[in-house]
Amino acid sequence: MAYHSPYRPPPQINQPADQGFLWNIFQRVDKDRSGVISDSELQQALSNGTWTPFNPVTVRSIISMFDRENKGGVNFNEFAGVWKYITDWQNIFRTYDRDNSGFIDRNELKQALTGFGYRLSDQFYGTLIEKFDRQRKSQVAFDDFIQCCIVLQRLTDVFRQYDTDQDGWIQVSYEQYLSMVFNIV
Ligand SMILES: [Ca+2]
Ligand SMILES: [Ca+2]
Repeated sequence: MAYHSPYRPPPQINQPADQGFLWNIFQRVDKDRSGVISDSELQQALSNGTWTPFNPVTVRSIISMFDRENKGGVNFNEFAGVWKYITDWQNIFRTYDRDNSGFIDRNELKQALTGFGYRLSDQFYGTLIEKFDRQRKSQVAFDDFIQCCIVLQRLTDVFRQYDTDQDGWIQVSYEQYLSMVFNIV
């Protein structure tokens, strides 16, 4: 087994293409005009391409990635990062949704994750689909695809801290195992 750093978007937007454009979006999403976009405001603004609400767990993951002061939302500056992050994921999703079905099936997921540097067995792709397919279609929508990639990356990061020789195997004690899990949950 070999793995490399999967795709990781830059933490900060370098040169906002058009501040005015972003500001308009920010104001529309910030429904209560608090100057901060909350989980529910972002969730309402996002579409997963189906008629179901955007995965709240994915929304929370994204907000917490950019919310530097732990205020439960993102201000305008942080929103620029959120916007770029989601746009990047949209491009990736479209790239790997080869049949344009609006869903990532098992084969497409395999191509995507292989492209990010993961080396996983066919059986494990079945496990991933089962875990992240919220709509029970044997494939994953946009929001669940992001969530799948975020979780996989977090778990891989923790594993790698212990896999110092990078051979894909680790030996951990009970307490080390608990520490690993506490890093994630
Ligand atoms: Ca708000
Ligand atoms: Ca597809």
